[in-house]
Amino acid sequence: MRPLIRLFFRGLRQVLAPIVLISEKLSTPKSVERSPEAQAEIDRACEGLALYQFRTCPFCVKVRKEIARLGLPIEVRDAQLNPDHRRELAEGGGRVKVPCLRIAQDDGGVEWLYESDDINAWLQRRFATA
Ligand SMILES: N[C@@H](CCC(=O)N[C@@H](CS)C(=O)NCC(=O)O)C(=O)O
Repeated sequence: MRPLIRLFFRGLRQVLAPIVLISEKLSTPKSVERSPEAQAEIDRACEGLALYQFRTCPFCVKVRKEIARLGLPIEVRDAQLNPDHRRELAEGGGRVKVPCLRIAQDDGGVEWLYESDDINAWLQRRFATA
């Protein structure tokens, strides 16, 4: 029974994937505009950030849209198809759950932030007024 259920959900994911991706494309907001100097500062601040995600996960879509709206050049890492990224997430964050934002701190520490709402709130606190 379990393999059948797994097969059903895999099929469902494949059917829904193009819908999720097209809807993301159509609904991604335009980026905020900044002066070149302000954007350069944002670009530098984003160097220590990476988003671990699955391409068609709706929670990841929500975070990617916020990243686009805030105009953040955050590296996106596929934890579904790329085994290296999956392992980094499992070992660093403690579980393969997405989205997860890896935040490299100035003191060399690393924070792994899970939950799409918490990630978006963190991004807004950090970048909305910049
Ligand atoms: N409440 C979470 C839900 C995230 C979630 O369910 N992600 C799924 C992919 S769409 C996942 O990582 N599932 C694997 C797992 O939970 O182990 C959020 O808003 O980020």
